[in-house]
Amino acid sequence: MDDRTIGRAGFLGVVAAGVAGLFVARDVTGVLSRAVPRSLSSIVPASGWRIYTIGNAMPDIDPAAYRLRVDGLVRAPASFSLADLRSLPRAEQVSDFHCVTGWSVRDVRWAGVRVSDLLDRAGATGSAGAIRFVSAEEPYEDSLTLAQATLPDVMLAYEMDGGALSRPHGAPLRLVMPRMYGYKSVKWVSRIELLTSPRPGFWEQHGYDTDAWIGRSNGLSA
Ligand SMILES: Nc1nc2c(c(=O)[nH]1)N[C@H]1C(S)=C(S)[C@@H](COP(=O)(O)O)O[C@H]1N2
Ligand SMILES: [Mo]
Repeated sequence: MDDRTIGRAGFLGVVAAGVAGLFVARDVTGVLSRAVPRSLSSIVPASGWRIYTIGNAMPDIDPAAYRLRVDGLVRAPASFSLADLRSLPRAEQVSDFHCVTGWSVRDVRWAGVRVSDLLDRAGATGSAGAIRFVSAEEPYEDSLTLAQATLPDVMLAYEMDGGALSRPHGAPLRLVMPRMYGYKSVKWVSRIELLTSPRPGFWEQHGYDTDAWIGRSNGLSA
């Protein structure tokens, strides 16, 4: 089974719950949106994506100067350039993307690095149980357990739909966690920290679930 098959098959298990969940999500959107700060901005492009930022300006990162810092519970802290990341095994997948507010984009093509391959290189210590993704857009961040982050369709993407990841979508590197709502998929990832357990992310601090499984979280049940 290649990565592409794993990505789509991995999603099938939650598709039924996800479709049912989206109707419910519309009903609960009023409740959820009251937790959204006034500073939330969105642009609505034709593709179906909404471009989300928590501030007024998105990070503008020079790809040549970019470094992903990996620290915390690792054998030795390390920094990865984009060339370093591209030298790690390349993963490709097609997966759907769901925002908790009810919009979805089907069949997004991603390419990048599996979190597990990056962790093999960085050397997580035995006490590491979670991974925190910190955005260059402060204070945006989110965390996953190591078990969640090493699922076969989770990746740090540097390409989307056949081209370099664009700035609005989080260039040069974003997390892609298709089985959870979009707020887990941190854009402009600049630092990864290995922790013992997940730490509440930006939206979790505003009342959203840490385990943001599509159709099974944020007030929804399967
Ligand atoms: N740094 C950062 N990452 C982020 C967000 C954000 O505001 N800032 N929004 C999240 C939410 S709620 C969603 S649905 C997706 C949207 O991805 P897009 O902006 O590429 O459409 O990004 C997620 N990652
Ligand atoms: Mo979202």
